[in-house]
Amino acid sequence: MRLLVFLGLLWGLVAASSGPQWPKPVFGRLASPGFHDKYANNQERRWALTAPPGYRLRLYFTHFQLEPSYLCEYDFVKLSAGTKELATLCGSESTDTERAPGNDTFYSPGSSLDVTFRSDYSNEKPFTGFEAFYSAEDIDECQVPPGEAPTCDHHCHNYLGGFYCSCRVGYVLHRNKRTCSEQSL
Ligand SMILES: [Ca+2]
Ligand SMILES: [Ca+2]
Repeated sequence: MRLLVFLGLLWGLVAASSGPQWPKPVFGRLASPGFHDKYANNQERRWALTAPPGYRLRLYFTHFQLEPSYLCEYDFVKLSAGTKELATLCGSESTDTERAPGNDTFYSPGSSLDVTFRSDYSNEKPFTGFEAFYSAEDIDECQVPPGEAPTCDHHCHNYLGGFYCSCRVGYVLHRNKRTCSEQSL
């Protein structure tokens, strides 16, 4: 019995050292300063989140109560990727001119996501701020929005951290790894 346990441990060690190198798990929690208490004035926090190549970031809010203001110009949580602005959030419920996250889930277009929290110099009453959770998840490159060109000419195969294309019988994959051309004899 002991021998079995020993062999099991040994096998575990061998498997751990020679197995595939998974990217480290990427996940975490973000919150306004002092959460669950009200947040202070004149605060600015920025989180630069990054996922491994081939992964994107998924983020959702479990609590959200910021000062509401026209176009969220007073206090806000802003989600962006590089120069691309994804969402500017404030208040606690969406209106015609302001967006609160509600039950929405947000995704980064690529492997990075910037989250900025800002509060201005005043609040008419206390607001409890926000709490959000994020994690990295594989980008399914084979799923393209309707109307966009498919990723692969023929067959698309998604895997964790990447994808590859293959062709129907009689065709070969072009050097660009996406296009299929008829096999010449
Ligand atoms: Ca404020
Ligand atoms: Ca993938």
